[in-house]
Amino acid sequence: MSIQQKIAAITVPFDLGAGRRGASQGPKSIMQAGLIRSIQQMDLTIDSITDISLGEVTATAIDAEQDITNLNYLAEVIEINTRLSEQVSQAAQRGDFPLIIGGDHSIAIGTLAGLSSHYTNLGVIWIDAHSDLNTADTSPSGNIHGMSLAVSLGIGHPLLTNMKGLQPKLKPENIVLIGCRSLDEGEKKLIRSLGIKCFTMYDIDRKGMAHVMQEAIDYLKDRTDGLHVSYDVDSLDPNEAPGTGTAVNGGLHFREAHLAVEMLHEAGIVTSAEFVEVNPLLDVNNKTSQLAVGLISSLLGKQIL
Ligand code: B3U
Ligand code: MN
Ligand code: MN
Repeated sequence: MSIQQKIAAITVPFDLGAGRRGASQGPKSIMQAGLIRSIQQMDLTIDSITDISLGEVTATAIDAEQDITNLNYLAEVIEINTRLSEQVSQAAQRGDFPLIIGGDHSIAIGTLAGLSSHYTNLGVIWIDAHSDLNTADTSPSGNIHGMSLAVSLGIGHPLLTNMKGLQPKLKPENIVLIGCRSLDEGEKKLIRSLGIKCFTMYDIDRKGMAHVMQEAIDYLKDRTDGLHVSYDVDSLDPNEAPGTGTAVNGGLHFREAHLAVEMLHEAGIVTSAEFVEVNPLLDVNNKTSQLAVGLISSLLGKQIL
């Protein structure tokens, strides 16, 4: 982001895309951990804070004839993402920096739908233990938070990929995955067949985070005209981020997780960001919410010295 830019914070207390409840309390907990204070201490301006609530959802939104097998809470996921995409699009239109606080990772569908019409080649850095590239056919759980990146590529059930006329169509060559260590078979096939750039935990161990991030930045900076950072806190090791619904061992350490966002800030190419999957019900002493505040602050330019 640029110094002149104002931040449009959008909170999304939604967790029906996940298999367990609690991520809906993420935004409140991250706010209580001092997000706004931390941003203001950096002399950045927050233009607006908008909370997107689900409201009432009727199943009539979905045609009874349609096959919705293995898509949990589909009507609710469509509703929240439609609302979110409108807010994100308006923020981008105003020239603000959209900062979305989840919520589970299914909200990336609305974020990316709202952003994509403002760019020709939107880049996405997806920092996550998972790749969220399932469809109803490949998903072991039916949880839509494990499908959001696929949907944003236009892959999946038409009710999701064409959500109320919104068409979030990313290009596979504009995506970089970082921190993967739990991929389903269908996801592996998709990563290979689409040629999506993927830095697994093996790559991070082998080359180091600084090297991996530099490669990711160099790869994206010339081919994209905007860069969205989608940060799932389950990318971190469960010792660092216990407050998340699908923790996977062998994740990023505290400093690696921060270095990634520090380098992204330094590169000066990030135009929007979202932080998802903080589940305060599973957290230990608010550790994960505090970590999220630290990561967001570093992405926005907080420096040690
Ligand atoms: N890949 C599994 C697990 C999962 C994906 N995203 C999260 N968990 N957070 C699935 O259900 O799609
Ligand atoms: Mn995810
Ligand atoms: Mn994940």
